[in-house]
Amino acid sequence: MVKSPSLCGGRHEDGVRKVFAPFFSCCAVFVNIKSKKVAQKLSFLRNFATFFHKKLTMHTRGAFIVLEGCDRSGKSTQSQKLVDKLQKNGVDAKLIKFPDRDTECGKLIDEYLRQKKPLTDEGIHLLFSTNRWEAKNSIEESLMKGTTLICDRYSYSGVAFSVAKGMSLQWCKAPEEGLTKPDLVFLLTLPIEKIMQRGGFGGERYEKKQMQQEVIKIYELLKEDYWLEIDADQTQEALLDVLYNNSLEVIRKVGGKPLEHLWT
Ligand code: Z5A
Ligand code: MG
Repeated sequence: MVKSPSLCGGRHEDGVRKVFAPFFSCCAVFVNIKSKKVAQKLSFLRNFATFFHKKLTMHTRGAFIVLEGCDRSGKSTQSQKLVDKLQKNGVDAKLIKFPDRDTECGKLIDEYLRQKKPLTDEGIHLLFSTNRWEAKNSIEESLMKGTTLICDRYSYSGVAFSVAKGMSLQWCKAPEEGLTKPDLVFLLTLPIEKIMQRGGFGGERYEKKQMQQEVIKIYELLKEDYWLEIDADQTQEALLDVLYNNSLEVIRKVGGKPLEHLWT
């Protein structure tokens, strides 16, 4: 704040004061106005610089995008195509999938699914979950480095398949709590008759009509506002367009948004 210039004591000084006081008052007001303007300009410049500094140094993370759906709905086909298309268009994108059958725990899951190894329902449920916990750090590191992850099945498969076998929803969700929450989940839907007509259905443990119908019902229970349900009964190219456009939108939006976790 600019203070008025001070004049002190005496007659002569009184006269001076009478003459100069209005002048100094005007100066003071003028300086005040000027300095306010200068201060405003300086603060504007400061805000401007801070905004751009933040923009330049702000960490833009990758998006975590999951494909879910029943057996044979085309998740693996589309996940790969989506990653390829994103990469071709300059997006740093990577494919991951669950179960990851290459880890120690994934090898046990693989044997179980190929009906080579018996396990309790609780045991296999926890193995599937552990398989995701094994990947949690690398998922978050990739996202924070700016890599978008396209993930073929995630916790929702874990819950849907176990609950479809008759296990409690609450029990099945518990081990997933704290895992990285996706920014977007595509739920690919396909009528059961179409599922059964698609190549390779029936070879593994869960590939049975009744099981798949139950799984569809559980997915309905799990849906949240960051899910997008998509009719998978269309050509691979048409489906890819829908997935690609929606993925780009989310990738643009995540920016500096912090990572969230299930199921909080
Ligand atoms: N599971 C679990 O219980 N708990 C968990 O936590 C997790 C999984 C993560 C194995 O999973 C099982 O594990 C699975 C759930 C359970 N059991 N079931 N059922 P997986 O992911 O390894 O399963 P998969 O062998 O890859 O099958 P899939 O994922 O269900 O299929 P898909 O990936 O959805 O479909 P696809 O392989 O891309 O395509 C299937 C066929 O359809 C193939 O011949 C394609 O050429 C064809 N196709 C694809 N798109 C189209 C279109 N648009 N039109 C016509 N034909 C198409
Ligand atoms: Mg698959």
